[in-house]
Amino acid sequence: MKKLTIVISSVVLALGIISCDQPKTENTDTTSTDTLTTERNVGNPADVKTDGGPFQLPELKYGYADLDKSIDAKTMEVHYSKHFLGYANKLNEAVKGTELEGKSIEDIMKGMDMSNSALRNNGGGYYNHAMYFATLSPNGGGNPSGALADAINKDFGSFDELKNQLADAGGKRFGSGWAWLVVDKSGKLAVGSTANQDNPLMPGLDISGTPILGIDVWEHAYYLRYQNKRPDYITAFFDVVDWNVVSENYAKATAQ
Ligand code: MN3
Repeated sequence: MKKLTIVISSVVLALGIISCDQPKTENTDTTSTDTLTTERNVGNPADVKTDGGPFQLPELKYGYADLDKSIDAKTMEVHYSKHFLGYANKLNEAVKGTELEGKSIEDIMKGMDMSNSALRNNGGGYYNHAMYFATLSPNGGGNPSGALADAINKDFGSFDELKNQLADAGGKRFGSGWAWLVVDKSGKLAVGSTANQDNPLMPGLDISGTPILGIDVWEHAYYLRYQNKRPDYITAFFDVVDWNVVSENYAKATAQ
């Protein structure tokens, strides 16, 4: 019996040594970071539907894996199909049977009763994520152009300075929140940040104006790939910003 035990132990030890010798490239562990960066195991954003109500998820113009140069597919999937969907469903619940049911999300934000935490968190979550996903693109990055580029140069001195200020605002936000580029009430561009799911349309915050770009700095937006390195995520975020959409947001905000 003792001999058999020794034989079995030797076999187990030998197998252990062999498996340790396997090259890393043959690792098929489904939790490896490989699966975070491919389309395997991720669903289709078009399949994500709310439980009903006035607020629906805007369609994504890209697949979950398409922003992989900056944000991995799994993060995109969980962010859109779980977090964003959750905010939409809870917002629909919060407005059900109230006078807010027929209002636009922007008007709900501007008239926010900041003591109504269900509406504040989920309405903010809905508005913020609708803007976030709409301003990303696999063909994003590069530089803004046209009237937006002119305004950036006028109000910040340069595009690099705008990026520095956004990275600073997002990096310094303690805990969860957002960094924003807004058009303020005088028509100038300004940068700031808000906590949790607050945004600059809501009354009484440090930054006030019409958002044209928002950077989600909640850990759920970046943790799988970037862990504690939020600044690296913000740097990579700029490579997938669709400045054409931000320009459209700027045109709408300045036309008001
Ligand atoms: Mn988020």
